[in-house]
Amino acid sequence: MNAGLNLEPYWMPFTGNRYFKAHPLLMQSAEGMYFTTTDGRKILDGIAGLWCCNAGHCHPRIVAAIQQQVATLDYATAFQLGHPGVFELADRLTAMAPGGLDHAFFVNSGSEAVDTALKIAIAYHRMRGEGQRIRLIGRERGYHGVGFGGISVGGMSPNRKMFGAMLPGVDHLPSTHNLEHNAFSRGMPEWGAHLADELENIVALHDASTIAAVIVEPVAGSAGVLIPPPGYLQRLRDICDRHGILLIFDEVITAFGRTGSAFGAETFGVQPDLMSVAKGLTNGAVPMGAVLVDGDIYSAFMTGPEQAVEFFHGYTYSAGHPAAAAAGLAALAVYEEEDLFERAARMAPVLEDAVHSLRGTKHVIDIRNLGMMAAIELEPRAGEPTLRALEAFRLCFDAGLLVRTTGDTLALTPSLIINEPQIAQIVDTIGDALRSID
Ligand code: PXG
Ligand code: PLP
Repeated sequence: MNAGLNLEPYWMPFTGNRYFKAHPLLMQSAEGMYFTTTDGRKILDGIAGLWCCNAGHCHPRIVAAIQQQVATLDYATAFQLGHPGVFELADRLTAMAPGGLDHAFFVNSGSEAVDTALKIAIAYHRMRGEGQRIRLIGRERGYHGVGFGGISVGGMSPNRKMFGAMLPGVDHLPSTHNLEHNAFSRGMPEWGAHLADELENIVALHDASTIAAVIVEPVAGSAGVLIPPPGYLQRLRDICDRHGILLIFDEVITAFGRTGSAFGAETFGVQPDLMSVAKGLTNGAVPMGAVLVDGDIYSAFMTGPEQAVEFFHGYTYSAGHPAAAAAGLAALAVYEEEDLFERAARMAPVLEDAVHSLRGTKHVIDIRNLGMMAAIELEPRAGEPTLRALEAFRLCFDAGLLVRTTGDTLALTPSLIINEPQIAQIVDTIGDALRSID
């Protein structure tokens, strides 16, 4: 229980602090698909922690690898030094990665991965004598973490508006999310590939010679599972190629099986020049992110004197902290041995049928899904946006289910180990909650 626990000093992230502290929800332990709360309730985790525990919670192999690592080598700097685990992880990760993404730069989070990828893009052009390519193009409703780079290219207004001018030279593509054309699509929505052509207009406005990179999530996760129309990502790729612009896929959510294969790039058949990953990289067990980098980009940096630093960037733990590297190696091994990406592809139609069975339920104005991600969008309550979804969230939790809300959308992103009865339980619980709220 929580008696005696002082909740006040902790300033909680992305949380209504006063409401939470009056109505706390505290987790004590977790295993597989379930959390146990401090008051002993078992909660089915419908969101894999926060899109990160793809192999389920407290996987014994990952736990053991971390325990062993911290007792052997707790820390070694990655600046001019190393340890074997991080080299092994880079080797393993780049072997999985699509196409020429054959180098990995490690960081501690998705936000750091994004800021690192943006810095690599700008610096790459400069290394090649195109230092005027400094503009970055993001997308409306995009989420790229909370660093100044990430919020600048990001397109979620509440995450931006408190924080001043941000990076200069940023522009945004339109979002492809459109209920009028695409409501209740199963998998990829038909309408919207032409919106990629807006990139040509942005290029015309600023001139290609000033643009370093375009960054998008293959599926926008945080804004509510916004799925690309067929051909859209390829059109972005083609326009970038035409103008010498780098294409960055932010796969912090979509990597490691979420879309039914190892990476969104693979699912959609489009090759980025840089890719940010995090979350599932360690199954959420230790913070870690990475930027996967095309070999030509890496090579462009490997020019000056051999002993000179090539890229003036790095975090104290970005070396690939030994515990994170151990967790990453174990997580990738588990994904492979348990065939979890294959399993995600196999279960995706089950999740699809289940969530679409909620069509017609009170308040539901859209349902969308791809791989092991789905969203149920609710009609916002007049004058009280987001409150209906928050009420649904609380009711689901009281009924033993954790979902995620963003705006008036409920997001489902279960671990890839989820089974059919658990999927049915999720949908039944959400249906009951929606029917009982105004
Ligand atoms: N890029 C993408 C695409 C993400 O989804 C980040 C970057 C930032 O990662 P870190 O590790 O710095 O948080 C993310 C993170 C939600 C939610 O409610 C999603 C994220 C973070 C917080 C909430 O869906 N994604
Ligand atoms: N601030 C100060 C004063 C520091 O010394 C450092 C790192 O040495 C940082 C910030 C950055 O911390 P990190 O490398 O963990 O991102």
